Amino acid sequence: MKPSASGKPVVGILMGSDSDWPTMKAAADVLTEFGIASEAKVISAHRTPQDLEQYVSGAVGRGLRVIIAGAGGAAHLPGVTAAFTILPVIGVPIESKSLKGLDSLLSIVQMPPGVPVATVGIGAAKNAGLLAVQILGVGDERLQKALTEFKGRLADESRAKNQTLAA
Ligand code: RP5
Repeated sequence: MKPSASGKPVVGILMGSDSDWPTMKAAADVLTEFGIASEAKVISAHRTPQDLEQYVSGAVGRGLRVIIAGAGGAAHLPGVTAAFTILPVIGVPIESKSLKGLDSLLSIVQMPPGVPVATVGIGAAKNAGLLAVQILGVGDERLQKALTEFKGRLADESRAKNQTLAA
């Protein structure tokens, strides 16, 4: 298990394979930027289903508050994770070789009523990390302030693009 930032992890980052890490690292990086401790782990809904049940069933007890799960292809990891927990689950469709991630997106987003997964765009692990920060920020003034500052920087960067447009 790969920890990031300091303290007890409050966000679990799951991925179906280590080949997903180059994408999922963006979620871990955002959490670190906001001072939120996370842990990353490879668990597969298909290859190690017992490990998934064990990890997710104990997540609340270990102090996790949000789970981010990324998978590609027949991407059942986020959905099965959501089946095993009351925690909010954010799904990241990994871009696949054969279908460019459309398979992953549809596998993750089309959950049955009663078992939601908050699905971000294909490869959009940074947004998954930000959404986790926003969820945790609902009851946390420090995070609310940091998110407000982040939005301010985003707006400044967007306005600055006007200065570099070709005449
Ligand atoms: C999925 O299969 C993983 O999430 C990964 O995106 C994809 C390919 O896995 P590897 O063959 O790289 O292990 O379960």
